[in-house]
Amino acid sequence: MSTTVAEFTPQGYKTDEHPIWCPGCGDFGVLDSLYKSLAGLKVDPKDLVVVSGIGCSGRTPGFIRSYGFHSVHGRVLPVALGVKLANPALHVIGVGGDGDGFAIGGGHIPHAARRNPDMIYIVMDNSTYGLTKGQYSPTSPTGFQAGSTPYGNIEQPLNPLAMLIAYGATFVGQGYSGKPKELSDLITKAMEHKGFGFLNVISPCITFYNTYKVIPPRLAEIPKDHDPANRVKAFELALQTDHLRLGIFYQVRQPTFEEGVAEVIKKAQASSRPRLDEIFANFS
Ligand SMILES: Cc1ncc(C[n+]2csc(CCOP(=O)(O)OP(=O)(O)O)c2C)c(N)n1
Ligand code: SF4
Ligand SMILES: [Mg+2]
Repeated sequence: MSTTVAEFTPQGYKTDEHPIWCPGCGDFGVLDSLYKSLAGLKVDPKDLVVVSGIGCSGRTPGFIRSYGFHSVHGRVLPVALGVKLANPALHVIGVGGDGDGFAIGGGHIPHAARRNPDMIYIVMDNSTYGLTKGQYSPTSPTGFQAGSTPYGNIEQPLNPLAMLIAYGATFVGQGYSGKPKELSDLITKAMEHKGFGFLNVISPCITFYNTYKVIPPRLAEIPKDHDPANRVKAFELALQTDHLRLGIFYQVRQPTFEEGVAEVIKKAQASSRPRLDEIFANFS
């Protein structure tokens, strides 16, 4: 697969597959923003791998002209990390839903964040399990009523931004599918960041949890004087859940996982320790 610069337009990243999402689904806005960012960064489709989990959002790789892996529910991050380690020259984008990422896949988040691979992870957060018809998810608000919580959700919602800042992600931001220009700028900055870029993207499920009226009045910008390198301030901002702030909460440069692995390979090559294949040869 290859392309030319002339093809670096948002349109050029579309596949022949038409998204089967419900008309009005927020995921369309996320996909359009991704197309714009990829075109702006002139990412060659042959150097791009989009990895997803399972859910409506998990269908995204099918709609992007690139390599793709529609993987297993909750396993976006280990698969994406494996791809990046196998070929660090690739651009790797992980995408999935709030259920996929924070429920069944929640155990992978701290480890991806602290390892700091140079890839991005976009969670399309609609606060429900869209694909399986609207059950409550880890980001559903308390009181959320659905088939699985007919008397209202009794749990506290999880705070994705605070969680990722606490776990040591080096880029943490939030966008909204209804603001595609701003979202595309944010995705571009996350992709330009060297390290693990996490984006929580509020992306309403018009069919099972239509938040199009309640989200916009809660949106706010990150204060202009916020220093994204200040982890404590970023955490404080993330805890202010009365507003849904859009932009970069936290960003610092730290060594990436691939940089660390390359160092280990160099040390191993220079070492006189027996190699694993030599050790195993003694057992045969
Ligand atoms: C191991 C496993 N458990 C459960 C399911 C059923 N399942 C498919 S998608 C999904 C949740 C989807 O919600 P989310 O990740 O938020 O994605 P959305 O559809 O909202 O984009 C579930 C529970 C599955 N496919 N595999
Ligand atoms: S069910 Fe919800 S999340 Fe799934 S495509 Fe429809 S609107 Fe989007
Ligand atoms: Mg969801």
